[in-house]
Amino acid sequence: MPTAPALAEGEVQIVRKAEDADGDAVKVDLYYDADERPGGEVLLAEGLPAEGRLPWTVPGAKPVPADLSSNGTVDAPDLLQLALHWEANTQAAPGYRIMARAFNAKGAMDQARSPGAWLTPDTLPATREGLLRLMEGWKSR
Ligand SMILES: [Ca+2]
Ligand SMILES: [Ca+2]
Repeated sequence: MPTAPALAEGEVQIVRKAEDADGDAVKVDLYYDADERPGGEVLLAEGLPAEGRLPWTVPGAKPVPADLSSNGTVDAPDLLQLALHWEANTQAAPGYRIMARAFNAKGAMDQARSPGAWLTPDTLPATREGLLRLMEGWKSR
C-alpha cells in the first residue's frame, strides 16, 4: 500500500499483512477508493489470506514523460520546468487509496486505509514524487 503519494505508471503491488491478537485465522478484503474521503470504496478482491500481495493495474495509469521541455531528452531544462511549477498542481492529479478489511473466524473486523495514494497524473507533477521520477529518467538516459 502507498504510505505517501506515489506515481502509478502501470501495475502496482498491493502488499498486505493482517494479524490477529490471539492467533485466529484472518481473511482480508481489499477495496480501492478514488478520492480522499472514506466511503464509496470499490471491492478489488475478497477472502484473501492474511498475508500476501495483489498486483493491480491502477485505472488510468500511464507512463508520464519526464521530458517536460519537449526537447527529446531528460535534462536541466526539465528540472527548471519542475522548479517553476513547484507544488502548483499537487491537488489536480487523480489518486487511488487502498482500504483493507480483515475478519477473523469469530466475526471481529478491523479496517485500515492507506496513508498515501497512487497518483495518475497526465504530466509529471511538480512535487517530490515528480522530482524523483525526473531524476530516475535523467540517470537512465
Ligand atoms: Ca471515497
Ligand atoms: Ca528535456
